[in-house]
Amino acid sequence: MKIKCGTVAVIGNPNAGKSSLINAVIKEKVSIVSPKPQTTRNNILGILTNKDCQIVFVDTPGINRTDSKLGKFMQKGISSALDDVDVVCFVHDITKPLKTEEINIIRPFFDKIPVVFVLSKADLLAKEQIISKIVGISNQLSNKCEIVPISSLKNKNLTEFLDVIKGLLPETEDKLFSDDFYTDRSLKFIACEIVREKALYFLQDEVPHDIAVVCENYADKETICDIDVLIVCQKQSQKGIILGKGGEMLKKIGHSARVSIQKIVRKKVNLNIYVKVRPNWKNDLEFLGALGYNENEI
Ligand SMILES: Nc1nc2c(ncn2[C@@H]2O[C@H](COP(=O)(O)OP(=O)(O)OP(=O)(O)O)[C@@H](O)[C@H]2O)c(=O)[nH]1
Ligand SMILES: [Mg+2]
Repeated sequence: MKIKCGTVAVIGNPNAGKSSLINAVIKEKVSIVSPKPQTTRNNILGILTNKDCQIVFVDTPGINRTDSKLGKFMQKGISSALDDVDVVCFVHDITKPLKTEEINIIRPFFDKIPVVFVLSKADLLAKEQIISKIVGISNQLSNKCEIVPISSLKNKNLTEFLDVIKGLLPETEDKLFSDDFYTDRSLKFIACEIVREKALYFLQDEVPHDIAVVCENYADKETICDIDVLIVCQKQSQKGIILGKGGEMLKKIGHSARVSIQKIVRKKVNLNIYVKVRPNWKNDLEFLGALGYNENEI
């Protein structure tokens, strides 16, 4: 039996709501979310499988020019996500004006592959405002693509969004992934990401953007999962902030991360977090390699 099956690159500005949308449609925490821009740093697959379709969403970092090697890897990731996809899904925060730079990013796709323009965070506007936004943006885009307002937070219009995507996918004989995969990422990777999410939530200013989280040990035992992670920051002063007075901040991050990881691994978690300074790690190819960024990719 043929099914609708294909890949959808989800792109857009930082903080637009890309990861929230993917988590909402997959109904699992595939990708971390935070109110701070530049949360997602890797391409992460979110796989939705139903009896008649399989949609492979590729979550990407927000489009943003940064000079560090990490920033270059992140931007390269967006271009690679766009190679060979069946649909481009551009996510735009409905409360923000649509800028010419954004239109210039999607315009080249119009004559090549289907583009779905998602207006995210629609719960923040009244119905009449949403309609007038759709009309305005549709004019800006010369009516070249379907515009779908959604709210990931309130679960609004997500079925309609999926129907639009499904309608644009090719029919294939085989699925790309077996039914029990909802992401390509390991629990070890997800555990590190959850620690980074909590750090993004609790820490202020530039500190959360200057940290990386690596897993030192992941031992999945019968009733408990032992996880040791390392938070790497750039400066000694940041280490002090991450630890907090008497270790209070690290305790807060650790507790919150442990509760979230337990929900995902569905067993007890013993989480130990260590903090280390590694100056200029964002430009250190050896360390970036350990984080999974490959030198040949920039
Ligand atoms: N009100 C409202 N807020 C939302 C909605 N979707 C996402 N947000 C918020 O918007 C912020 C950014 O969400 P993310 O999903 O992390 O955005 P992103 O596009 O993945 O961001 P980057 O990974 O940094 O590029 C978070 O604070 C979310 O809670 C929504 O439907 N309604
Ligand atoms: Mg994201």
